[in-house]
Amino acid sequence: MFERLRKTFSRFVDSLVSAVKEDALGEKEVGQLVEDLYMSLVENDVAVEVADAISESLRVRLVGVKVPRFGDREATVKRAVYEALLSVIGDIPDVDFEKEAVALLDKTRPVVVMFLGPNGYGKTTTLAKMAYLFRARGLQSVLAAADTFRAGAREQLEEHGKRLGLRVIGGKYGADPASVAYDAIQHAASRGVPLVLIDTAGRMHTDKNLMEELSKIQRVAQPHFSIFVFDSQLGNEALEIARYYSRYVSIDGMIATKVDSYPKGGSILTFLHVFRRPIYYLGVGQRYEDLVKFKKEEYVAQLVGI
Ligand SMILES: Nc1nc2c(ncn2[C@@H]2O[C@H](COP(=O)(O)OP(=O)(O)OP(=O)(O)O)[C@@H](O)[C@H]2O)c(=O)[nH]1
Ligand SMILES: [Mg+2]
Repeated sequence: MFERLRKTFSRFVDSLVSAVKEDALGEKEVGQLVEDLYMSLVENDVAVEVADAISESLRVRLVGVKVPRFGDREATVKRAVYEALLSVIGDIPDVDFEKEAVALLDKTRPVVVMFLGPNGYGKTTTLAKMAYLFRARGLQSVLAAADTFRAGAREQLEEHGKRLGLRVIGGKYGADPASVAYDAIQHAASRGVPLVLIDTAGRMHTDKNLMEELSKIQRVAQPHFSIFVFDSQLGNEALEIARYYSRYVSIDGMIATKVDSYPKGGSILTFLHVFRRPIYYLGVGQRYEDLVKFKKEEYVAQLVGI
């Protein structure tokens, strides 16, 4: 995963190691190399503003780092880069979503999870993966087809429902998605089904009406978790999307999809930096099993090659 970004950091570490003149990293060599890294970050889809923050953190943390002449120079440099990168996203907690949801079930039922995000990024697929994951723990879900906008959306969810043996509650094409979500919650509550997973229509962040509709679904359904699903292929536009979405809805956590088919993965850093919300999972394929937990320490360690 993230081969391109990993190569970028690996090149950066190598150049730092060979640039050390004395026993510490100097301002001049760090400055030049960080500048080169900045360009590669932007080429790898890290948004400009985020690449700025990373560069600043690297500059501050790397200058003066002692690199013993006879010690493992590479390990020392890698550790410093790791710390610098982590500090950019340091205050965002890693959340074990499954554990949190299960803990919440002790207090309230059903637990309601809403999926939202732009068109075609993998909301419906990710929702089905999550239903599969909970079903494996013996926890059933009601699937709410609150995408009443796109032709075929309900059928797509019904297909998943059939395969997973789960009930889908939907409305007619064009029906009010908030009331579909509400009905699904009522249905789950009356039958003691522990989870409701709400699928919503993909929308461009610039479509004001659809964004207001999304906000209404959130007000009516009051989800315990609103999950922003984004495609890891996004580049600089990630920043604008994140800003618009946070204007209309609140976001508790995120899932990055299509990580399997894209070697850059810079948008993960962008969304973490802007939303400052945890990434719960990464989508790594099209099968139900292809959902893996995300841990920011592991992600950064992977980028730096520790
Ligand atoms: N390779 C890969 N493909 C994925 C992943 N997640 C979703 N997809 C594919 O991406 C395409 C779009 O997925 P959907 O789940 O329909 O996306 P959506 O966000 O619900 O789309 P709209 O409802 O139109 O907004 C499908 O072909 C999925 O199989 C992933 O993690 N890896
Ligand atoms: Mg969908």
